[in-house]
Amino acid sequence: MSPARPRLLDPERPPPGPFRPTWWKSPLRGPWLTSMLGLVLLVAIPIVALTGFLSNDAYDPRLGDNAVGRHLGILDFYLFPWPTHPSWLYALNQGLHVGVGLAAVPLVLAKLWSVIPRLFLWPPARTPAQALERVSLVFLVGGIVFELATGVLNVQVYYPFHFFFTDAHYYGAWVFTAAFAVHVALKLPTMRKALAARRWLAPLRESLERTGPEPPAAVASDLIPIAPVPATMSRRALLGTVGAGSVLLGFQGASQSIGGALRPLGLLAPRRDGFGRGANAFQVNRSAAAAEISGDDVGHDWRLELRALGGRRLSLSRPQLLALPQRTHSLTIGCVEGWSTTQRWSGVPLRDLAALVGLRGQLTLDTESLEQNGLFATASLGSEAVADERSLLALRVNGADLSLDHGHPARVIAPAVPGVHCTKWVAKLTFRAAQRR
Ligand SMILES: Nc1nc2c(c(=O)[nH]1)N[C@H]1C(S)=C(S)[C@@H](COP(=O)(O)O)O[C@H]1N2
Ligand SMILES: [Mo]
Repeated sequence: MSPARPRLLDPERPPPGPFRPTWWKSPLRGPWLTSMLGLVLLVAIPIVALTGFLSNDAYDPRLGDNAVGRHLGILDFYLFPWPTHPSWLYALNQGLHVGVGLAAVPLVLAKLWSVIPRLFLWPPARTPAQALERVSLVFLVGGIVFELATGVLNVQVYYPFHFFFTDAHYYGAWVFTAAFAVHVALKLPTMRKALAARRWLAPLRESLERTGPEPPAAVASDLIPIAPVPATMSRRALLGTVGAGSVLLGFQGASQSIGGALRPLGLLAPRRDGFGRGANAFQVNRSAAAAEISGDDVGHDWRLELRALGGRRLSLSRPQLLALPQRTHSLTIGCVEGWSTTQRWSGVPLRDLAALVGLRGQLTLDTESLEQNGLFATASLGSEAVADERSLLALRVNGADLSLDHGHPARVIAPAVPGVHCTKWVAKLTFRAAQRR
């Protein structure tokens, strides 16, 4: 009697169904198609990864409570102080991160479709090296699916999972990026060869009638079906459909990031609509109702608590703040979720407020809002943002008082910081001399 194990992994006897190469019939699958999708992703993925890591830098998670509950580890590097010029820098960064990330969804799905027969390779690995490579694919595929799924849910401000989004998305990005680097290093030569063998874009000119399996003579590959059926669509139609899906999704990101006439066209974008009337008619991520802030909290009794850490304290009413020299600047709120808005804000420069409690020079700022709970109830600004003359405690927007939804009686607004650091319904500002990091 022969032992059962070797028989089970016998390459000549795969289990039935998808483990049999004859099961996969689309003539479109092959190294050219996979490589073409890979080439586009080779451009898109680094943009998403780079802007993601830059966003972490802009957040400055080591400052104050900016880590919002994250457990910082060695992977939370902080490379450079995020600049405050131009004021739309973070909006551009996040617009690219979210827009290109959304556009990548159809591309990734098509790429996974193009290689799915490999999931059922029999035996699963022939050599230890092959086994290692296939394990790296678990992190590559698992990583991108996890990053895209959590990213899309975050854009929708929908958190059905029980882990903390920022933590998970950030460490997931490290896992994915490492696996991506390995994958590119291993596959780049194959990709070039497969594309060059078919003269790069030439297969896009094939009509449906002329669409058949890739010639194995070009690049031998287990992706080429051994029992193909006739094509029902050309490669051009397949890539055109995937590309159209990408453009449609990418446009949702662009519409809410660039705004203006594009904003109403982003039909799937969650932050499309304006909020409020007149001067205050622009979108709101978290309304006063959602934050459980009522008119009573911010009525005549409201006072700003202003302090220098370990030093002077002041308490100012809104009329007192309005009596201070006011400045007006056109500044962009760039939300981490990829939407942005540029408005004309008026209020007191933050550095003037610091001077009132006797502080000058390199300062950081911790802000607390009236919100009782919520991850965004506190935020900190780094010394670059505090020193910038355009950084305001805003009291008015577009010539009118701030509406309750936009942070009445006062909100922080600073150039090029992540939107989440522009705290609304401010209760307390604490300035401190910046420590060298
Ligand atoms: N107190 C408080 N301030 C806040 C928020 C919040 O939830 N609470 N949301 C932040 C976020 S995520 C962004 S992008 C900006 C702009 O949000 P808005 O559209 O809700 O005004 O305000 C920030 N300020
Ligand atoms: Mo945000």
